[in-house]
Amino acid sequence: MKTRAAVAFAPKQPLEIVELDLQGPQPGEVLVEIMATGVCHTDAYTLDGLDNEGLFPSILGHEGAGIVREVGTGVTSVKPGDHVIPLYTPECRQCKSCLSGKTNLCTAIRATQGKGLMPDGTSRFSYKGQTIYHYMGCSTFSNFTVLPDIAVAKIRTDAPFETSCYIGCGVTTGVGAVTNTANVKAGDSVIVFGLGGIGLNVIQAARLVGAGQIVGVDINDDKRDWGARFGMTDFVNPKRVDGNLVEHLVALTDGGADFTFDATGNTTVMRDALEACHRGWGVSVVIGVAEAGKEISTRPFQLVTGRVWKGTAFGGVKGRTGVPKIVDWYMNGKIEIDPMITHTMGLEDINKAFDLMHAGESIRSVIVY
Ligand code: NAD
Ligand code: AHE
Ligand code: ZN
Repeated sequence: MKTRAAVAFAPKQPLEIVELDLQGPQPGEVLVEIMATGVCHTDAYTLDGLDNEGLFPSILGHEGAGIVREVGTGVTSVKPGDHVIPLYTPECRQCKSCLSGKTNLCTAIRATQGKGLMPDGTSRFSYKGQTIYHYMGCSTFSNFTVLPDIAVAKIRTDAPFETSCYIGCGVTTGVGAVTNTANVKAGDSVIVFGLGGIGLNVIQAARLVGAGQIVGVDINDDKRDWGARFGMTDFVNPKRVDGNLVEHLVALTDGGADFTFDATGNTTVMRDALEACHRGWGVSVVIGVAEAGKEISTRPFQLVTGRVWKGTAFGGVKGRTGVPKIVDWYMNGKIEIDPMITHTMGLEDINKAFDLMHAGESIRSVIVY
């Protein structure tokens, strides 16, 4: 069949809207009509050539929602007509990681996914006979895409596509980082670095679990109102701090925060986040994805004195099990999504979504097909 898609033909080049050839679902796979997709900073990072695993030409996008249109042989978990959210972190329920009860990082298809291919080692997308790679196993910047059945979460049919697509990455990552990875409790203090599409979800989850002080840190003053809207109690713009930022934050939180989160992808910020944790027990969670070649560092003394450095992918959430629950949280009003979707547009305008993100003017842009 044919599908309309935004193709990343080369790094740092605008996406091009073209009509591609798409092979139908093979055994164990499903064809999904993507109805809406968010644009995450990770898409921009890959398009900018900063991802170790970045491949070109490829179809980016990993924050979608859509409808199953066809299933390959052997698929029993979903059927045509089901509403689904594609999962870049699948859940096979059989691999060592899935069975461990310790992680959401399913390994069933990770090797081929990182090579831009389906589990049989081939791509379903081509353009004029040339292979186009999949991205994060999702490729939601195509109107139709093919995924393994273990990489789709079935969701309720009354959830709007143009808002619930955000649960495919940003919402789940930010909320899960707080509720799963960090396990923040009522009364805990929290510092969130980077109040974008992920960081604001960290803030709203911190509010949800009853955190006490919730400090937001961003170099963009416009984010003060955004953070306050979702539960932030204090705002710090590092550019306006006289002296050392970490010392300022430690003083503001009476010795350091119980939990800090990096949602910037900047390795210097990651260090500040770790060092702004409370001595003896503070936990710092790395969410941000740093560009290829970057490394984090700190004085080992920071860890010797009881701070813990950890990270999270997709908020530690097992997708097929956890995503439908987060959709329920949204539909029941426990978490907010709608106000964070600042822009919606057609696929033909997708490059504007990247411009808005880089200009700091959007929280989330959503492409509606
Ligand atoms: P975004 O562009 O919407 O937000 C980033 C925010 O960080 C902006 O508000 C920006 O002003 C702020 N910022 C930039 N530099 C800063 C600095 N030095 N100090 C303080 N604030 C600073 O991006 P996003 O979509 O929210 O993504 C954030 C990061 O999370 C990216 O690195 C992305 O790749 C990563 N991410 C990780 C996961 C995961 O599973 N671990 C999932 C989604 C996104
Ligand atoms: N491919 C990169 C790393 C990119 C990365 O860390 N991705 C996150 C999700 S970001 C979503 O916006 C993730 O899930 N990582 C776990 C995994 O298995 O990819 C690299 O450095 O090679
Ligand atoms: Zn993402």
